[in-house]
Amino acid sequence: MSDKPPAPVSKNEVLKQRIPTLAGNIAATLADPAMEKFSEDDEQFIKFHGIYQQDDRDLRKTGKKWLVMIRGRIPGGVMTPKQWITFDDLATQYGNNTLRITTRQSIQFHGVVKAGLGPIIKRINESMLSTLAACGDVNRNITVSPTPATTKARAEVFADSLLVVDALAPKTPAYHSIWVDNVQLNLDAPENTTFTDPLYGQTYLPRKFKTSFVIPPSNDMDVFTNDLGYIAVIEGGKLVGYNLAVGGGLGRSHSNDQTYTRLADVLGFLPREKVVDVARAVLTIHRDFGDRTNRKHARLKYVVQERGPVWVREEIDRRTGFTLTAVRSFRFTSTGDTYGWNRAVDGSNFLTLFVQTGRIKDVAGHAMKTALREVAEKFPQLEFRLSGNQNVILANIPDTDRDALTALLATHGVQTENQASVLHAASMACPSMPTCGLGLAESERALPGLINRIEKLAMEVGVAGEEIIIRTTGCPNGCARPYMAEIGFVGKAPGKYQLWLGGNANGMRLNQVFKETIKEADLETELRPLLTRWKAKRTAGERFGDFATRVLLPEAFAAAAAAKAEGSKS
Ligand code: SRM
Ligand code: SF4
Repeated sequence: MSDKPPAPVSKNEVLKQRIPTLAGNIAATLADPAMEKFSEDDEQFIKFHGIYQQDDRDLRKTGKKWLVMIRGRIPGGVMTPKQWITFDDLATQYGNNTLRITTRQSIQFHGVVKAGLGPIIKRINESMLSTLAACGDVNRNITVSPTPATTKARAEVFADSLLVVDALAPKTPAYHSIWVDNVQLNLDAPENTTFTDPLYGQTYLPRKFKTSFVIPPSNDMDVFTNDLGYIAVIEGGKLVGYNLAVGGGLGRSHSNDQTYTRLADVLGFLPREKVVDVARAVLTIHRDFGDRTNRKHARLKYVVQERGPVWVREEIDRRTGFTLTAVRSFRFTSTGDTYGWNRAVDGSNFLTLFVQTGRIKDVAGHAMKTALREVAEKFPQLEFRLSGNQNVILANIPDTDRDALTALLATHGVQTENQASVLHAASMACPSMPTCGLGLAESERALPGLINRIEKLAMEVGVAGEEIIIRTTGCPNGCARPYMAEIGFVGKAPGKYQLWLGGNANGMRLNQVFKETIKEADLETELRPLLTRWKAKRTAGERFGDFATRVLLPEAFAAAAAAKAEGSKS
């Protein structure tokens, strides 16, 4: 037996144990205008309430300007026009006049000063949405395939997802107390020191937990990158249950091989009525077995990797008291959105609008924020749906409204056809600068320019008009899921990116590092030979990501191995 003492739990664990209501001193800080920011401890607690403390990194040279980012919890990204108007108002009044659609079907407000925080969260709650558990060591916003086109079963899938939303929501009294009643909980009161969440206990999860529902053949939510994924099984037009995927995650750190990207394993099939039991089982496996000593190793994916999918499956069976049955067949064909006007199965129309990098704003000639605001005011019966590709879908539109809606959007420069070129339409970027404290390189602000340059190159090489899924992030955390892209740029330092190649079109393959560092300035020099080889050597219709996996990556690995062998000889 080892005499080594067990590793101490991480600081976040101590904090949660100390204040299990997660109240911190948030209400007291909010009420004190002299305090411009939250304390270091409260920075951790506010996350559970959907808030991140940030500073404007463009202004750092002249001193820190403290701001907060607020993330909504919007199950399945579904909003009424009234809720959209509320969010639009709040962004105008208290934020930086933009709404940022996230890769998990939510909306973030950036650039909010502390005084705006209370009104924003209060009004979001009055609109019947929330920010509780949008961040923190809990189940996050549950994502659901948003497209209403393919099957009537979507309504049932959405209904099931809401059962899981409720079942996995934390029950702390602090959220209501702070944001609705404006009262600081007495942290010494026995009911608060002993507060125990019925599902999460006193210390919640070791780390964040993500859940997604998808409806094949669309894998538009990248289901395999979630801790818990439900893949709808529809037989004879009827939703019969789900294939269960467990243990995905993308977060990693540069130069730390102990952290890695992982796709979820598909463990078995469950009938619809077990959807909540299984969610609780998987979440509590994370709660009970996740690593609480090292936050870099605390996600469920490491439990699944280290204990194995068979163990996880047996543990789920044990916790639910029923047995997952054999995986039913499923097939994914795409991860993207269907832009423009489409017909849903119920005969109504839906319109998918491209939003570059998810940022809804007004710019000269393209006033998307104003356009969507007017749509919400003039068409109160439609539904807003945020997509996992950072776009907006307007759904439930009768034939009689189609032309008026198209015309309204056009008056603000928002087109419904040919909205973006093929490469822009298939791209995503995380926010990074100037708001994200973890960003190492530009992402959202760099992506449009990078794509324009790649488009020029594609033209020169003779592959213009071919779709390539391109995603950028400012650091290795993976917020825009760059590790699923055919070309992923992962920030390392200002103007420098790791180059990842080889994702595929249906979100079922991770990409791999092709080159440790490339300079943004050298983009053309780096990509030209790769695109040229693709053009010359691809098989009929072969996508760039598939070609990279078949040819470019094996060649690069072989060259690296040969160089290593040569190096060890000399
Ligand atoms: Fe993320 C942290 C933005 C989806 C993995 N993410 C952050 C923070 C909050 C930075 C921070 O901790 O200070 C970023 C805020 C930037 C800003 O200024 O707004 C941030 N993440 C985002 C969003 C807004 C990116 C976007 O382009 O939309 C997405 C918000 C989703 C939502 O509505 O809930 C977002 N983040 C993701 C995803 C993709 C997904 O879930 O589908 C991932 C990879 C999947 C995964 O979780 O494995 C992701 N974010 C991370 C990580 C790495 C976690 C890990 O396991 O190591 C961090 C860092 C952390 O948690 O310590 C992080
Ligand atoms: Fe920030 Fe990194 Fe996430 Fe981009 S990937 S938003 S830089 S944490």
